[in-house]
Amino acid sequence: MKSELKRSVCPYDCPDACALLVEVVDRQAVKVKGDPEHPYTKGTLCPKMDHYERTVHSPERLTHPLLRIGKKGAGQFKPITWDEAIQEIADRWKDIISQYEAEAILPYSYAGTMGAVQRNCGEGFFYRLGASRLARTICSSAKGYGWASVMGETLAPHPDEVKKSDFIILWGTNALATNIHLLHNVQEAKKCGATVWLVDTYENPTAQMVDKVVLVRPGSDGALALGIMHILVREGWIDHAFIEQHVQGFEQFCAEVLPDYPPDKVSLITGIDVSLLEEMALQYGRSRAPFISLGSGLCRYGNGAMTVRTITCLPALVGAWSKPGGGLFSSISTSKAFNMERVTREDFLRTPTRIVNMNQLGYALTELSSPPIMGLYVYHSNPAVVAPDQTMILKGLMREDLFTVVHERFMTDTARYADIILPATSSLEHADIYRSYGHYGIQRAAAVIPPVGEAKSNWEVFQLLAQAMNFDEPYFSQNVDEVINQLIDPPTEWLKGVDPERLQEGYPVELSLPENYKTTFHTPSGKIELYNPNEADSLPRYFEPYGDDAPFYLMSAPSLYSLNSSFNERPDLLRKKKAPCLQMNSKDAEKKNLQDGQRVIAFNERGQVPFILKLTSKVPQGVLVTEGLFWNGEGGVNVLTSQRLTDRAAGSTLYDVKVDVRLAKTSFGR
Ligand SMILES: Nc1nc2c(c(=O)[nH]1)N[C@H]1C(S)=C(S)[C@@H](COP(=O)(O)OP(=O)(O)OC[C@H]3O[C@@H](n4cnc5c(=O)[nH]c(N)nc54)[C@H](O)[C@@H]3O)O[C@H]1N2
Ligand SMILES: Nc1nc2c(c(=O)[nH]1)N[C@H]1C(S)=C(S)[C@@H](COP(=O)(O)OP(=O)(O)OC[C@H]3O[C@@H](n4cnc5c(=O)[nH]c(N)nc54)[C@H](O)[C@@H]3O)O[C@H]1N2
Ligand SMILES: [Mo]
Repeated sequence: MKSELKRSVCPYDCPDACALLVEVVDRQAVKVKGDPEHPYTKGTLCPKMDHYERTVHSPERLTHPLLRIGKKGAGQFKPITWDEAIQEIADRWKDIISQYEAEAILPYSYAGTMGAVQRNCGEGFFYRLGASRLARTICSSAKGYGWASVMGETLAPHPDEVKKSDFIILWGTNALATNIHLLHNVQEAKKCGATVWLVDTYENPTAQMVDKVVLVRPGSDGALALGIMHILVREGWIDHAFIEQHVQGFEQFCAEVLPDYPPDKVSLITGIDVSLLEEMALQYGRSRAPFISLGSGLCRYGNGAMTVRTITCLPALVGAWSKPGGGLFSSISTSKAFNMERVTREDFLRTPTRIVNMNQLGYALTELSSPPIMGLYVYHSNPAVVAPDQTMILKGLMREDLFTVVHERFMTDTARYADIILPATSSLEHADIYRSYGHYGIQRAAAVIPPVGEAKSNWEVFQLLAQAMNFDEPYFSQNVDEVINQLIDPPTEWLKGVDPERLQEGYPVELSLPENYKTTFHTPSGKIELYNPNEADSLPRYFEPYGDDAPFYLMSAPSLYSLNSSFNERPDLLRKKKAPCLQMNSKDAEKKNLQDGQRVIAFNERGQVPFILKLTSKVPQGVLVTEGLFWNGEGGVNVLTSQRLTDRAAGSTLYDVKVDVRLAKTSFGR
């Protein structure tokens, strides 16, 4: 049988957006490799994508539209045709709109695919419908806000910068699991003599690759950054010339903020010894080109935006931006590279409709009124597992009067509660164009195999729904390639340097950065804004996260073997990911009279969740860690997390949660 090698892109929500080479035999993907021609990912893949063909051709794939025949949540369905499914959805929606209004319908989506078209094409449809709008802020909106309040729209450093750094801080990131190609660059820097530190709430798996680990009390990194800056200024380890030219508000910051954060006080807040604070400041202040790679975990707290804002001030003090290899990496935003408004079609919104925060789906489904949510349409997201306060979400999804449609590749926990399930294509079965939030590459991908079963892409389903709802805008009758073309033609400023033919042919191409971009600050003042007059707090300060009335902070960190709740369909990865474990410091276990391997319950005011206890010295006292999200999660970790939002940008506070632990009395009976 003839074998062909075709180009594609990893569609998952990961900064690396790897280029793929897919071996196709007889319309099936038989092997997936990394593409060595990608300037950044260079052909290496993570353990999940290494066998992506097993996800694409998994026996668990949904292949037909399904109609619920059992009780809500029981998982009993019968196959129906696409015509029947679309007709039923349109009829039910028309009923809801006439009885309530279109705002009684809520779309719910996030990042099952990162492709610019398939990810965002539902927005135009729901604007046109007049449905409630969704604030898509579960991941890192507070991080974006914190960065922007100091740096505005300044471009993020190219990830290759890190290779030239002599002191790298991996700050709240488990790069081994979530950003492996950055870690490759870190290793190159290490070979040239760079020192690498990790600042985290536990010795996460990346700790094995660094020179020193600083364990910080959850949610207190803002105080840590202020303490370091206090010492930098006290010792004069700052770059006066840089500050003079590029920084706004340094004098005020020194006079009004820093005196409040002497090392002994910061030590009490963060749990870090004064000697280690001094050492960290010395390293940071005396290095030639310090580089910080900032993860998103620390933004998911009640003080998350302020934490990120505060840390973002650090490189300004030492002038790191002006040194090759220096700076701070938060996230790359190349959103202006594509004409996104051509896909999201905000112009279809006739009057501004209500906005529902995706972190508060539980409230939305159970408490929201005028109108209540009567129709829920979920696509490329699995809120029953990934969103906070799961008990409330499941209560909402159980409502007999809620009409739920889920467009999915697999029978996820959310799909189980659907009235109608629509089978979705995987990224190998549909076309799209991709950007990345970890590098400056972009890439277009055609479908490399036909759809599995009767699966349809997000774009195709919205076209069918538009037809059934009698929307006659020409937008909805385009094919996917026409939509992709509109994103890149006419070319944006970013795209002007890109060879359109190479892009068209599916090669990875890199957007070029303007000269001196690292010292060109796109803020209202043109300077780095330690002092930001547009903020209620015009200078950074520290305030405490929410916490809960319970003794242990709970980190639900990512697993190496899944991505949020994706990849649970893969037995090969599940064997490695194992069951939900709770890592606890041995001294805490001793006090609680608990032993390694025991079945325990973590609980707080929102609910309780069973785990297998794992004792370790990698987790400090007062902190608990569980890695990865699992399916069949009635009682998954998000039972314990809260719908509270961040200080700015309405983000999730998934790590700002405390629990207590006790021995499980009976078996789990999951
Ligand atoms: N406790 C805790 N909770 C967390 C996190 C945490 O660290 N701790 N992480 C949070 C973060 S950072 C994020 S970003 C969110 C992520 O939340 P989600 O974006 O919901 O992520 P996934 O769990 O990957 O679910 C995506 C689903 O989309 C489906 N899918 C994939 N491609 C397509 C497609 O083309 N079309 C359709 N219709 N479906 C598709 C997949 O099968 C999968 O079930 O989770 C958050 N939840
Ligand atoms: N294998 C794998 N890869 C993934 C994902 C996955 O689930 N698995 N998820 C993807 C997604 S959606 C995202 S957003 C990115 C996330 O990637 P990053 O933003 O780089 O963050 P993570 O690697 O998730 O690591 C978060 C770390 O923050 C730490 N942390 C929690 N609270 C604090 C705190 O208060 N202070 C400090 N200093 N550290 C803290 C946690 O212990 C954890 O080690 O990764 C993506 N890639
Ligand atoms: Mo995320």
